[in-house]
Amino acid sequence: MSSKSPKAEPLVGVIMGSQSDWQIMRKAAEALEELGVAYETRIVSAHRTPGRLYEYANNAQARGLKIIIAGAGGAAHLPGMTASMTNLPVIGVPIQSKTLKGLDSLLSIVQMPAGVPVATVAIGEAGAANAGLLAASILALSDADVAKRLADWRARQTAAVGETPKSD
Ligand code: RP5
Repeated sequence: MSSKSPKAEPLVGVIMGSQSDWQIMRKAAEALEELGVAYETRIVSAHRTPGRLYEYANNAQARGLKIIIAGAGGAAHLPGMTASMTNLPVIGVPIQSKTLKGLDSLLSIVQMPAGVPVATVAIGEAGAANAGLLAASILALSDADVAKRLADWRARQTAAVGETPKSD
């Protein structure tokens, strides 16, 4: 488990289908870290470790998690299968695949039939970072400290945008 404070119980579960997804999914973890949101990270493959997926998704809410961020690539079942077994909000991150550049992942995750929602973000690093920010935004609805840190972070981002381009 990773979290900003080792004592804090994780509120966000960051799961991914493979070790190879970590290079992308670390952007979600970094966003949560920056905003002081406690999280955990796990490799949970829908097709290679279905038992682990079943156990993780079914126990997530009882363990105190509030949101799950799930990243997967290719035929990306992980976010949808996770959402099928929990009422927690699930944010799906399409991992950029080598063959189809993540379009396969995006379509696999975003096209959930009505009834089992997955909040799908952009392909790759931007999506993973936004998944972390989105999870913080959801938590900020009921956590004033996270809300303050998020507002400060957004203000710093705005302040960092110059008005005119610098020459090379
Ligand atoms: C998916 O297959 C994973 O989410 C990963 O994006 C993709 C490739 O996995 P590896 O073959 O690199 O383990 O399940």
